[in-house]
Amino acid sequence: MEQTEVVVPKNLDELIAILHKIFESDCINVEEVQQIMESYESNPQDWKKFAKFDQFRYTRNLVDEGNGKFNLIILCWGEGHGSSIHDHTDSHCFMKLLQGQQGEMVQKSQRILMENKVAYINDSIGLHRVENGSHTEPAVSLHLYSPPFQACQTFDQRTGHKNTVKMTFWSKFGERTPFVTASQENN
Ligand code: 2CO
Ligand code: FE2
Repeated sequence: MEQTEVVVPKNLDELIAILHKIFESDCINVEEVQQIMESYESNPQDWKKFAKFDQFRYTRNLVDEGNGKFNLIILCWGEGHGSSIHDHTDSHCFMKLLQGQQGEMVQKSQRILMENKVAYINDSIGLHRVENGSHTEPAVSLHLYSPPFQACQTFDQRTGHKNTVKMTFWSKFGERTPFVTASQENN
């Protein structure tokens, strides 16, 4: 494999700048994206302005639109909050844990993601559900979706019933999105 120069982003802005460069190409190198996201050492000072929690549901907070190539989103998971089972509408998903510990279930496998680690998933790997397994600590994760998507499918575990759900943002660029209530949030 071609050796790429290793650049370590010192903060979230630098990470975003590097991601913009990487995504100028139409061909995505999954390992490269994973590696660069992992090499950013989470610093709450960088991302606290995006990290807005809701009492009842996890929130999706848009950080950057990646020149139309990707969406970078900070998800805030209160104690015990989780998603439903869902797909990613054929997008790549990179998920980095910024704070806390998180459980991810993909079909019949389960894994615990530790701080700063990056997990990758796409629809051919499987449907999944993510939850903050902690009932005492919140969790914050950084998600990169490429290409960005506006809706996904959720599935009822018992009946298999499928629903199309619109993706919404609790905040955009640090500002609360008007007229979106938690109950309308995705998943
Ligand atoms: N895909 C879900 C969302 O964007 C979060 S689960 O991890 O990918 O709301
Ligand atoms: Fe997901």
